[in-house]
Amino acid sequence: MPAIVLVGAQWGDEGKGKATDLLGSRVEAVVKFNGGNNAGHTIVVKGEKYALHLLPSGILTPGCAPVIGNGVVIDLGVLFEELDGLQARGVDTSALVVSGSAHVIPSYNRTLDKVTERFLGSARIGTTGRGIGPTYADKMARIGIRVQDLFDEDVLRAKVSGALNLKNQVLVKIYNRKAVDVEAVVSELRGYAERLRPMVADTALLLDRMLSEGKTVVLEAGQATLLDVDHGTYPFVTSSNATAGGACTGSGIPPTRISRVIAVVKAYTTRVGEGPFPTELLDEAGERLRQAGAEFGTTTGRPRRCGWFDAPVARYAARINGVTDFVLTKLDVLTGLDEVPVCVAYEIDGVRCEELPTNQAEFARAVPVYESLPGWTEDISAARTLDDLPRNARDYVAALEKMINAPISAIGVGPGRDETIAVR
Ligand code: 2SA
Ligand code: GDP
Ligand code: MG
Repeated sequence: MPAIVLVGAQWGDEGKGKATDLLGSRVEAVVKFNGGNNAGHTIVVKGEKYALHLLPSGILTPGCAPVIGNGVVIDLGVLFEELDGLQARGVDTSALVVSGSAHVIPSYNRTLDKVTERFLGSARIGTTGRGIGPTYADKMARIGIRVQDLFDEDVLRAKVSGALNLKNQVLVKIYNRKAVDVEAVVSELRGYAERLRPMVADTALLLDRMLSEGKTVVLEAGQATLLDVDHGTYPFVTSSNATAGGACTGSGIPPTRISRVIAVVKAYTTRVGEGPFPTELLDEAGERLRQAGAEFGTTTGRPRRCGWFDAPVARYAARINGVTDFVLTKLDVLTGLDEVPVCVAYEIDGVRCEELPTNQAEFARAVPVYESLPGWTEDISAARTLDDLPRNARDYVAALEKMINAPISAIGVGPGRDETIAVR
């Protein structure tokens, strides 16, 4: 009855999409449990590139059921666009199942996301502008619209009207925008209902049955540990739980079903949006990582901030998620460096710290303590076993493994499905 959780260990874009895809042929369902179309997972299959936002990576694996869990927030226009795009490329999307309890992102929340960021000015979060934060806020405030509400026009109208009673006050009085018309929202959402209806199911029940039959289910996180609303660099986080605990609440699978927690960790670090990032490189070295690693947002195209590997961050991810093994990605991007610095600890106000401070003001002042490891120049993209790696690359992996408190089970040496070293 194995349920496997797969999370990001840093600030996202570690290559979770590829890691899930790699597991794909051995799993019967891939569940997205948090986030929405703020996520961007790029998967390269036989030279063909797929960028997924709302759909779980399992959609590219025949025989695997892709499931959008209750913890997800759905922009229905984007969902259908993504389905149409994949269908046009010959991908069979008919197995998609969507939780009736997932929330939908109404257009007013996209507006609110963008105007709030503008209003915050220099205190902005650097969101993707997809309406994620306001939709999760509505969920907690109990004025959200759920997938199941779309199928009864009276229920939907009552819910939209209730939400807009409140939201229009904010839009008009604080942000000086026009009030949103209830009927316009109802009609947009009802327009999606018929196409959506056959995909909707009790996904928690379905997954429970699959697990009871001995099937393997992967729970794939959007965003990452340091972007988790509780355990990340608050307030510079996304508005959901992207850590392993979120996999349970966002899918309805209980913790006792989970047998493995994989964290995907990049051989260096990136971050999109604002917020502290101790190992960030604002010089040529950062630009080199950005170009070599093609570090531009999958959803927004924003250049990602780049920096060296941060071992305290990975150790923190190991602890918070209960990581059983790490998948180390993008080792190939480091090829060609004379030396590769790795942050082994921080210095905060003159004191050495091995752990991430929970106080965010302290974290913002953390100065990395680096150890430099020797680099390598050989192309490693054709390596398929550890022995194929040059000595210094192998030593780099071994050094990281010692620092992060869990074994490395696979190593990415390129974006392609096959460009992977299975370690154990
Ligand atoms: P939001 O839109 O409310 O979730 O933004 C809040 C913070 O979360 C960050 N965030 C992300 N960080 C990395 N990757 C993400 N997905 C895309 C990608 C990002 C893109 O795969 O490249 O295309 O720009 C993602 N989604 C949210 C965001 O930057 C804010 O810091
Ligand atoms: P996710 O959000 O964690 O799924 O990651 P993204 O898809 O946003 O970003 C990871 C990027 O790195 C994608 O473009 C992948 O194709 C690419 N990628 C994944 N693994 C590797 C790897 O081992 N080497 C290289 N060079 N690229 C990789
Ligand atoms: Mg991404």
